[in-house]
Amino acid sequence: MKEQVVSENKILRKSLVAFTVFILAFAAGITAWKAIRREPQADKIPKTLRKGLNANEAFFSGLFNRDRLVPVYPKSQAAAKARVNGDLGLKDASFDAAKWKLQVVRGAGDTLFLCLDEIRKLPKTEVVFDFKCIEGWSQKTWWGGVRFSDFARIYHLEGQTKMGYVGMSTPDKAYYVGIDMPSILQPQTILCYELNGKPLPMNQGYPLRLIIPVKYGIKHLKRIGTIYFSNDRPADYWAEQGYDYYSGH
Ligand SMILES: Nc1nc2c(c(=O)[nH]1)N[C@H]1C(S)=C(S)[C@@H](COP(=O)(O)O)O[C@H]1N2
Ligand SMILES: [Mo]
Repeated sequence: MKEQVVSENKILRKSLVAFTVFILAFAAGITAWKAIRREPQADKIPKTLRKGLNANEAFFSGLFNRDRLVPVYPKSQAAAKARVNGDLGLKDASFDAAKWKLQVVRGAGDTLFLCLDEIRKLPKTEVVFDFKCIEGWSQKTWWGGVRFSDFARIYHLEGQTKMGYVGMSTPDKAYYVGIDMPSILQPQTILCYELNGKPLPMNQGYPLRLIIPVKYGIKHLKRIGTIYFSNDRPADYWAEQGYDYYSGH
């Protein structure tokens, strides 16, 4: 290699150029970010960011294959004490579990009312999977219930499941989620009434909750009151706070 003599002047000039480029790029970044922050909001976040989330959703839901399974584990690996998180919709002191019925809205003025015993009679499916919360924790947990797809078939909800989305809310309507149809019909999604082989604890959604392993925890609504179907996106508690509507992983 031939050594080159470079003057200090040249080094200084090059450093100045590099530094100026860095400052300009930094200022451009700040300016763009400030502009985004001033934009009109779309579902609680600036339009440009919402567009980004929607593009992610279109990309990932395009990849989504209804039969793609999330990894499962032996029951021996499931946590003996499943972590409890979130109590929105579970605080109504007047809630009477003995009188609870699942309401399935098949259409205007056509609601099916089901008690827990009727749901427990349906074919049972169990799943042990890594439950992931967007707060950053995850835990392997074991759940039992009826596949949503079995439930829909047995109760002849073919017309309803041709729609785009399912909406669910707690009996007091304080917590609610919207789920795209391919994800609700994925074979690991269950209407769940058991945790570790025992009835669900009150704070984990007794009598019935949603377990939907392809989604983050926010979508696993505890204590389902009403289920309905729609082609428009149903209201979703955390999406209204700016979180990703799709929330798959
Ligand atoms: N009714 C209701 N369901 C809910 C919530 C809630 O606040 N209320 N929180 C969600 C969130 S953020 C998570 S991570 C999971 C936690 O379920 P777990 O308490 O069984 O761990 O429940 C979800 N379902
Ligand atoms: Mo969560």
